[in-house]
Amino acid sequence: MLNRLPSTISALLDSRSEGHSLPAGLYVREDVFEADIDVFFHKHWICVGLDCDVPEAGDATVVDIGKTSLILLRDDDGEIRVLHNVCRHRGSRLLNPGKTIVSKLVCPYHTWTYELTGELSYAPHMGKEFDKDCHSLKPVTFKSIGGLIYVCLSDNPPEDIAGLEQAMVDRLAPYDIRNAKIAHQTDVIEDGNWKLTMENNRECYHCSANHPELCVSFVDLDFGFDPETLSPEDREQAEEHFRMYEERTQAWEADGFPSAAVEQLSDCATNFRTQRLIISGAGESQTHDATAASSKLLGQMTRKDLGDMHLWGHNSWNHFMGDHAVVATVIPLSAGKTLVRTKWLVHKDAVEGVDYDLDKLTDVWVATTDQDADLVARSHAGALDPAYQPGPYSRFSETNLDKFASWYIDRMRAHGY
Ligand code: 3BY
Ligand code: FES
Ligand code: FE
Repeated sequence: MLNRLPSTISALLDSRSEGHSLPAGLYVREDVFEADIDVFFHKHWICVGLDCDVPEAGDATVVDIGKTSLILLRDDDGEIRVLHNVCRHRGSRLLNPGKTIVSKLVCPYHTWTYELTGELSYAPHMGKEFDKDCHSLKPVTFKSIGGLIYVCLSDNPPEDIAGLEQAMVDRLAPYDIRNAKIAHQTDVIEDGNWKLTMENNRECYHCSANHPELCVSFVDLDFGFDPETLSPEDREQAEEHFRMYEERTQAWEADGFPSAAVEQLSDCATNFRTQRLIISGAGESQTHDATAASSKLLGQMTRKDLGDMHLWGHNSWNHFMGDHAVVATVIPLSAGKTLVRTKWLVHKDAVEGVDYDLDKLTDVWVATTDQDADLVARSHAGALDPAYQPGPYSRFSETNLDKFASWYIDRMRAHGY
């Protein structure tokens, strides 16, 4: 009888053929999941939340990533802090998952008490010689980029986060995401691997068959055609599409709104792409009729016709529109379970029922997120089937998936796998 040992992770990485989806084991194996958490969620910058998750001093929220638990809070001086949710006495968790309001961080176990800066201020029974200063909560390296909070759990955070920062600071300024209000939030647990979640998000090949609501406003950038086999009419339509993009991009840029594509997708640690995308139809927002859902525009926005400032990273996607923004973060829970946390942002003073209708604001992306969860579950089930074989990506509509899969392999290699 043949006694087959499972391949090593390195052999799985070797067996990937370019232009194809990943070998099944890279999606479904728990040892690969552990490696992914270590490499992509502990050693790279990941998006975990927003400044406006904690709008007031004392607001705190807990974000769990693998075995790591983080406290994101606003201290008494109004500064954002990200701290490890591990007591410096005997390690107890301080806060439970979810949002809360705190004046100090009091450990439930033996009541060691920390200021919102992380400093230990009270530790009974520890004697005169005990040095409280050496037992502050451990801080986490983070950056707020235009109000999006990126953390890196490694001691050597990749420096090329600078590319993302440089691209986004000006782009995000007018939306003032830092001071936005979270009007709605959903947590959807997808029955699939996080890489299938990200791949699904990087193409719109599946949109026409699956996202009737999103398709009202979404104009795909990848036209999805083979220029060699196009009929003259289709060629004309495709050329018209690219001309329209170019003209709109130039017009927006001339008005002072950075719009052209900026990306770091290969030969980099920090993986991102941003571009101002056209919204079709009424052109204002990703709603059921493409008109704005909120009459109070975000931040200092005075125009509804600035399209959709799109940004993705390796665990997030974002759409910033004149009236609202949709911000999603992705956190793997196991090889076959992934949390997709989506937030809908509006101007901080926008009032539900007065300035915006919550259903209109959320309908499209609630539906799209559910539809995507179903697609991801189908892909994952297929990857678990012994009949699965990596399939070819479209050269026209799925180039970004091929880049993502190649980046994934490169980064695993860079970290010794
Ligand atoms: O826009 C997104 O986030 C991707 C691309 C279009 C569909 N999908 C959900
Ligand atoms: Fe926190 Fe003891 S573990 S006070
Ligand atoms: Fe989708």
